[in-house]
Amino acid sequence: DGATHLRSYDHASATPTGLMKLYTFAGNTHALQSLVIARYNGVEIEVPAFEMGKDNKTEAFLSKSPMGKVPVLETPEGCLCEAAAIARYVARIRADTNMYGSSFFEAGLVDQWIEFAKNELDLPIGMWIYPILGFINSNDSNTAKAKEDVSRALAVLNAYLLTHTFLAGEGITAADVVVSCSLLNAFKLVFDADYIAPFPCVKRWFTTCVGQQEFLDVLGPTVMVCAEGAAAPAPAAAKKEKPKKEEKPKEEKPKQEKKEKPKKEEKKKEEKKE
Ligand SMILES: N[C@@H](CCC(=O)N[C@@H](CS)C(=O)NCC(=O)O)C(=O)O
Repeated sequence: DGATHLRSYDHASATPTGLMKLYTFAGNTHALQSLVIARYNGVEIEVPAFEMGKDNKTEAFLSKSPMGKVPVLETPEGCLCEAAAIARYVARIRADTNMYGSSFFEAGLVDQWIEFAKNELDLPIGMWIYPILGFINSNDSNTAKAKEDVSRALAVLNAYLLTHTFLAGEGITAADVVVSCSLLNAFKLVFDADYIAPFPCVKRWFTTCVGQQEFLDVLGPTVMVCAEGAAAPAPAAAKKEKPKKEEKPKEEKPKQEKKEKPKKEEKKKEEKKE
């Protein structure tokens, strides 16, 4: 049956021996997701020191990642680019942990939610929080649109979680890891009590995920803005400037330890939408 096929595929193709390396800047949630999955699967992944703007420009790095982008996973069999592909690969390394679901259908659900994170959450969340992190200038109408788009996606997630504890099957899978990592910085920075109130199931599920030992081992404790007594980070951190995108240096100094660089291609997409 489907489940048997999935399992034999996993065992035949995976279980790489030797150390793997993940190239990324610190705090990149699209890399952290794979480290959390690796923790569930008992896979050791080294994260070498890496400086954006310098190390991603070298010939040696471009031979691993021709687009010059992170994250990149170096495996004994070669390199893998694209964050979602890396997450799926690390999830499939072991079948007995069910990180890719315990049936053919659950594997489909894992894929569905990974795509959901990539296509419905990452762009609007980036538009909302990148001005706060200082990666892009703030723009009120973009922020308003981003909040609306995030709300629409959270409503879908909330409705699903009303009748499900986790995103695919009865336990945590790569889907829960990837979607919660996509929401991580938003919960830390902008999902205050008022904003998250209509989505209690999302809050319950996220709190459960980030409280798991495997998440804690990689992410440390997650302090949510909606938690009682937590003060919202001052939105004043956002710069209100006339856009000068072309003149901005490509790599910016981190404002916070956990940072993400804006995705230029996504910014363009957003502009086209308007
Ligand atoms: N589609 C890629 C996008 C990766 C990406 O945009 N990485 C950014 C950092 S978040 C990057 O490496 N930018 C460097 C550059 O564009 O020069 C993925 O999902 O992994």
